[in-house]
Formats: sequence, C-alpha cells, structure tokens
Amino acid sequence: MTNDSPTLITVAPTGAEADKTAVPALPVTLDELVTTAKECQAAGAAVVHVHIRDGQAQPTLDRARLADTVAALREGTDLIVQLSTGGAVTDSFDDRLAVLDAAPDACSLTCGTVNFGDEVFSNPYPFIRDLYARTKELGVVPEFELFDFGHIATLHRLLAGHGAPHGGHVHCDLVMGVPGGMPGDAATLTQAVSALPAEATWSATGIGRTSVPVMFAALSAGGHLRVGMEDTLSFARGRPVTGNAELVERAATLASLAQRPPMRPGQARVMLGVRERS
Ligand code: KMH
Ligand code: ZN
Repeated sequence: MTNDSPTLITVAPTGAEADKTAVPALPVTLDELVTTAKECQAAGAAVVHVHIRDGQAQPTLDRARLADTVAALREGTDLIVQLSTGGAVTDSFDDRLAVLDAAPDACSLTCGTVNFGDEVFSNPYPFIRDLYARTKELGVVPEFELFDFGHIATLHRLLAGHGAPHGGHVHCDLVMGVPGGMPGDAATLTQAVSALPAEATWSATGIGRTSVPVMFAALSAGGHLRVGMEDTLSFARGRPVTGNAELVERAATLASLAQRPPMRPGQARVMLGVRERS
C-alpha cells in the first residue's frame, strides 16, 4: 500500500466487555446502535464491527437478534456490516460459527488464542479453519484479527492451506495493547506489519491508552484505523468517551492531517472485496 491511500475507518461501538451501568454512553439497544452507526458514518467511518447485547444489556449471540441487527444497519446506513465472531470469552464455538448465518457483509476472524486480561480468548486452529471454511461457503468477507505474532504465523498457515478469502483480498486488523497480547507501540506495529502477507492491507487498533499512539503509528506506516468504545473508554486522561462519533471524528481528523482522508463505504467495498448490496 502506498502512504497516500485514503484511510479506512472501522468503528467498534459496543464490544462484549464494557458494562452499560458503568458506561451509560455505550450503545446496547438496536436503536442506540443504529443511531451511533449513522453518526459514525457521517464522521467518516466505512465499516461497523458489531457485538450485540440482550434486553439486560449483556452480550449475546442470539441468532434472531443478529439477523435483525444486520437488517437495521443496512436499512439505516451504508456501512459495511462486520459481525464479530469473537463474541464474549464465554461464548461457545458453535454459537460463534452460527453468527455467519445472519448473512453479514463481513466478519471478524481471530487467528489464535490469547490471554485476555484475566480471561482466555480461545481460538484453536480447528475452529479457525472451520470458521474460515464457513465464510467461504456463505460468501462473507473475513477480517483477520491479530492480537499477537503467533496469530500472524497462523494466518500464513490458513492462507497457504485453504486459499484466498471470499472477495479475494486479505485485510487484517492488528489488535494491540490487550493485556496478554502484543503491546501497542510503534516499534511493535512496524515489526508486525513486516510479517504480514505481502498482498494484505491492514488496520490497527490500540486498546485503552494505546489508542492514540497506535493511530499515529498506523497512519504513518500506511495502515487503516479501527476505533470505538469496544476498544477505548477514555478520550483523554480523566475524560470518559461521550460517544463513538467523537472517536471517529478524531480518527478522521488525524487521517486528514496525514493527507489520507477517510474512505467512503463504496471505496471500502472495492478495497475489501465486499460485494455491493443488491
Ligand atoms: N470480545 C473479545 C473476547 C472479535 O470481535 O472478533 C473478542 C473480540 C474479537 O472482540
Ligand atoms: Zn470485537
């Protein structure tokens, strides 16, 4: 990728970990999610990475709710709808595989197990392989989530053994700064990028206080950005995030300053190999 490519901005508005009672601005209902998604599109996002919550604001992979969510986001926005297949650390592999039945445009696909704070986010190779095969059967474009260097080795193994993804293009997200994964700093980002498949494009996500340094590093290295309340709940030291749109606005401002303004959803579809909606 050249360094003058427009910047793909993905917003991850909710996640599976934050608690609505502690973080009232977190979008957890379908209405809140669609409202946030519209605001984030206006601010420069092209992809929405989606985790959903149940009536008690707890993470769920309920199949009907997932399908309703995909429909509502398509109805209300032009964003590429990327469902999380990572879910919460407590979700079963079967439920995580069944996420794809909601027929999103795209999905996350994590390429290995990682310590996740005090928990374990489990992704054994047979599950990765089955999930990858299912993306191909159903025509869903995967984004390869890489929390550590071993995940990059597994991505190479997956592509060598099972070929290119649906859509033909490899796009990765370096998820940096998870306690248990690779650190979120410029030196680590540079090393990780150099280990990616040559043909891949990539985004980077810095968790918590690594959000801003990872954004600057990614922009200068020609990468794309993921931001959102799944990843960061503080806008600055001592100042909670008031909503996802301000995180997207900040990312869009930095991208524009870097002479790489935000990519529109149509441009992102072309880059990622996501088919236009009929
Ligand atoms: N919630 C984490 C355990 C993904 O969305 O694919 C996993 C996660 C990754 O968020
Ligand atoms: Zn996620």
